Amino acid sequence: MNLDTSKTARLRALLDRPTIACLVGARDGLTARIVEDAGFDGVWVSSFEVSASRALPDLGLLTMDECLGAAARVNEATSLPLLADCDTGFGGPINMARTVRQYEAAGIGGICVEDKVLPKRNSFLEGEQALERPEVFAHRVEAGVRVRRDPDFTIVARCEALIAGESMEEALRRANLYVEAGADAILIHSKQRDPGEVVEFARRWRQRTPLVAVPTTYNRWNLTEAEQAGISLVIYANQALRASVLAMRNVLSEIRLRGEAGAAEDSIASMKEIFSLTRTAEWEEWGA
Ligand code: SPV
Ligand code: MG
Repeated sequence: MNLDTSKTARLRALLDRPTIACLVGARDGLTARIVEDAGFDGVWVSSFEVSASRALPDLGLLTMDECLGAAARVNEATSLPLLADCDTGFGGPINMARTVRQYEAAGIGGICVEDKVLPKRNSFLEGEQALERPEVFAHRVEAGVRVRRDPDFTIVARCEALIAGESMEEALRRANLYVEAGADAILIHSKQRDPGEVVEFARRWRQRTPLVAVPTTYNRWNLTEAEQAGISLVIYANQALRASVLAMRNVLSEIRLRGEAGAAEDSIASMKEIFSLTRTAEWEEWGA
């Protein structure tokens, strides 16, 4: 894909291409750069990761401005297109409208909004998940679609019906309503340990609108299987954050135990690597 093409067009192209595409969650610019170097197609700016990086739970605590700030910093660091997680859209239709305008202006490829009530709870938390009424949520999607200036700015509607324990029929009914409201793709979320309900949803999906899946719990489902099931985009939403937490824990406990930093030297990136990731030489050249 030509890097001069706008990020909105590039995100849309990922959804529309015949082969499956794959995004990885990032909370900051450095992570996004590592995602890009690893050869993935785009970045998911995860509300779970952005919240966790501030030691906050994923309970819809961050304002739109805070989420946008995080997305803008990620966007600045990578040439990959971004899909930004905007939770429930930060309110009603007018809040959704402003969200779309602001994210568009920041050069973000697109946003994803979910059919829960504000403040939402992370989909993997035990306990009740309060769904928004589908007509109310559809109205919110419609407002976003109506105000976007760039027709390539992608609006993904995320259906949480299966997460909330509703039936497959209800999930399909909701997703169809969101397509009618103008959604460009449907993220069908599931917390089962196998991909069964996502596969069934995709099998019964009659629209041309692409489907997105987040295989966090059903994580033995590979990209080939997802593509065969009819999924257009897979998101590995939080693996980078979880990898870094474990790595930091292990390294710090080793250093603490041994009383010297050298004990962990082989388990950590070199300073040279960080200089390279942060394009230090390039910046110094500009200042010369
Ligand atoms: C996120 O990464 O913030 C998501 C995906 O919304 S999940 O946590 O799987 O619900
Ligand atoms: Mg989220």
